[in-house]
Amino acid sequence: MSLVDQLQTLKNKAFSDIQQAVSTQALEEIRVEFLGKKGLLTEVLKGMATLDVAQRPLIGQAANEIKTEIQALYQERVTGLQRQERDARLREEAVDVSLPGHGTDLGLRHPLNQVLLEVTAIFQNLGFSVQEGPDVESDYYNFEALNIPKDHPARDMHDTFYLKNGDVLRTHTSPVQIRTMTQQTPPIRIIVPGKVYRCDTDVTHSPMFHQVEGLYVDKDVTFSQLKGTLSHFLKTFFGKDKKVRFRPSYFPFTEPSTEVDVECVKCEGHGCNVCKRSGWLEILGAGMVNRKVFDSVGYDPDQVTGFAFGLGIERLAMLKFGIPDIRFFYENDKRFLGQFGCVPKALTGEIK
Ligand code: FA5
Repeated sequence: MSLVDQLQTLKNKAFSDIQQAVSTQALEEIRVEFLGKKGLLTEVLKGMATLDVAQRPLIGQAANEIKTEIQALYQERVTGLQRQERDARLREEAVDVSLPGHGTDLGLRHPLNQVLLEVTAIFQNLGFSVQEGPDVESDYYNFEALNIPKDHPARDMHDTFYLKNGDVLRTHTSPVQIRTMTQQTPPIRIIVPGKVYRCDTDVTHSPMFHQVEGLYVDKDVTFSQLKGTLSHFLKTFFGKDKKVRFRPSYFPFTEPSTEVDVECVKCEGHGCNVCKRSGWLEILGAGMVNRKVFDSVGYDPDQVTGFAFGLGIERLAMLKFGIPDIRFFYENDKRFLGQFGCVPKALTGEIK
């Protein structure tokens, strides 16, 4: 077969293949097969070496024309197939906007953290600043310096977790009073939020719970300032309607001492299993700093006075949200936690 015929056959074959190609990928393979560096056209043109010199330009020109025609057809088909492929992809990926969406769960603050933030904000607005202390505490800071020597009956009230080296998991946040007073001089006005530990568990007691300690030491601090501060806090936190009572009590590190109770969440004062039939839930202990505590931190008890208090955060949260069992806080059941979606007042700027 002459070279001209070979070129014609090649062109016909290329045209028919290009027209039948069903994808851009198949089309690309055809282009390489016919027009690529080692393709069929190059192969045919190798035969030019055997031709007369006069014939060569004619064949060369014919080959170029065929090449241009194949390229033009290729280009036309590529454009068409690309459009078809894009349309098919769009059809496949189409989104039915009328279908119901998958909701995203929003993270919420744990109710205990909401209460902790709110309590902290109320006291910060009264000029108290936040201090922290360690969870593992020495016997000295947790007991001795707070006027609870070894064999003092008050140690039994604390159901302490002891470590092998004699240290304890702090049973209250009061040791931070000592740590702060030994490092600073009056006036001191601090609150101490943190975890505390006691070997105790039932509907209102947990082996790990949270307290917020408060301490105000200066010249001439009085018991009526203590009452005024705590009453302001309780009214801001619970609103004016919740019944609250101050009851005389005893703590080795305060003298005189008081405990504050709030009307029970569950029975509203009638008596039930949550309040042990008393109608009240105890939420905090407080009192005037004992002179012996000032002695142990090196302050002169004739020069300064002060008040201190310790709040139970879980009890506050139970009262605020009407939760009858303290253990709900630690089970991390999303059905329980999901009910506390409110933004703490401390974050909305509502607490002034
Ligand atoms: C104290 O822990 C004292 N340190 C408080 C104090 C500080 C008094 C400063 C005077 C001056 P009490 O053991 O009563 O006191 O605990 C304080 C509060 O913690 C209680 O009113 C109660 O709200 C909470 N609380 C006590 N034990 C538990 C417990 N096991 N689970 C949950 N809350 C508890």
